[in-house]
Amino acid sequence: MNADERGLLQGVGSVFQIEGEFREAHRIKVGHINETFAVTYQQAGRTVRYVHQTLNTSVFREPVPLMQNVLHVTQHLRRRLEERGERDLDRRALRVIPARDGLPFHVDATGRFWRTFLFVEQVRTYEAVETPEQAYQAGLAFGRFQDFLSDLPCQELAVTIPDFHHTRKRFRRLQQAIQTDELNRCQGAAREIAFALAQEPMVDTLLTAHARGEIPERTTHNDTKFNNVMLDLQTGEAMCVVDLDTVMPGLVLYDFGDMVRTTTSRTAEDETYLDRVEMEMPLFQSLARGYLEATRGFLTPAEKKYLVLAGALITYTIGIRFLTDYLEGDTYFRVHRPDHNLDRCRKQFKLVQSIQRQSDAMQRQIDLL
Ligand code: GN1
Ligand code: MG
Repeated sequence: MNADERGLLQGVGSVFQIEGEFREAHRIKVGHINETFAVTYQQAGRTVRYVHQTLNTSVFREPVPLMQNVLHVTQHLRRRLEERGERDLDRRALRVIPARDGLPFHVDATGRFWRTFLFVEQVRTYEAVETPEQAYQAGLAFGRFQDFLSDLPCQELAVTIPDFHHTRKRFRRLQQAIQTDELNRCQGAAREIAFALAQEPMVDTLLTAHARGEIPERTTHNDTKFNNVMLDLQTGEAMCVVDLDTVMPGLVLYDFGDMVRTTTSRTAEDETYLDRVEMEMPLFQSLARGYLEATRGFLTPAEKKYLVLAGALITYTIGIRFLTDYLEGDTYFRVHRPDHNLDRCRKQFKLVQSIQRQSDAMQRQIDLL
């Protein structure tokens, strides 16, 4: 990090309710969408760390209600944790640090939107799952998250991205991108396009089940990637889930589906060696066990019935989002090499096939739990 950036972050820190002396700053994550920095302060002989994060306002067009959601949700989680007599609350739920003017965000002179959290200490995240125990912890963490929020009426939350998991709309957008083929990329992605279009029968399944009133909307996380779970450095226990920008009304199945996408194969999201990409049953079994353990109190039989399908559907949906972005010129997801979005899409589609092939066995695992 250069001196300018350091200075910028020090300036940002001074606007928030942070006491003590600024010591250092570094970038901690290059997400697909936002940018995240850790900053260290010295406070009366103690070192305290914070996270400053920018919000991408071309993706999240209404950052103010978004931050109200984040506050509402983190406060609710904290109350629920307190009721259960949990300790170590600052490692179990994010704490929003308000700006000096009392608002939960700050817009800097260049128009960048910043928010600040207390840094969660002694945890780490993983880009790819490594063990069944980790998959179990992920299921438990997001399951608990939903459970703790199950008494927060989802209508109280703003919709931060409309139709975020609306697979039919995502599919239409892909069809459009194929039709215009502005960058002449369709030819190089012909196999992926053919696969995507052939999956159309799956596209409406959850939308229809919801429209028929079979499955309800609840307060959900909507971005339940494994790298959004913070695991304790010592014990491996899931402490806290992060990235609350898409917490809003949704189907719990979208959350479970994204957990299947990111915790049932020990490969990164952009793995290019596709032979390695398989849905691994021990990981799925552990994930499902953790999730069902945590959601027992509210999950209905109808929701349970769609868990496996949701795994394939959400993996597919994220796959077509990568493909669409590739065809449209990589304007949404941050890329680090040419064809990065196409690689990401290929990995997702390979996993979809693997899930589809093993669906019956996966369902049997669910039925045993
Ligand atoms: C984006 O920014 P990040 O990495 O949390 C995306 C998710 C995708 C994910 C794929 C707001 O999440 O929907 O599943 O990339 N978030 C948004 O890795 O579009
Ligand atoms: Mg996210």
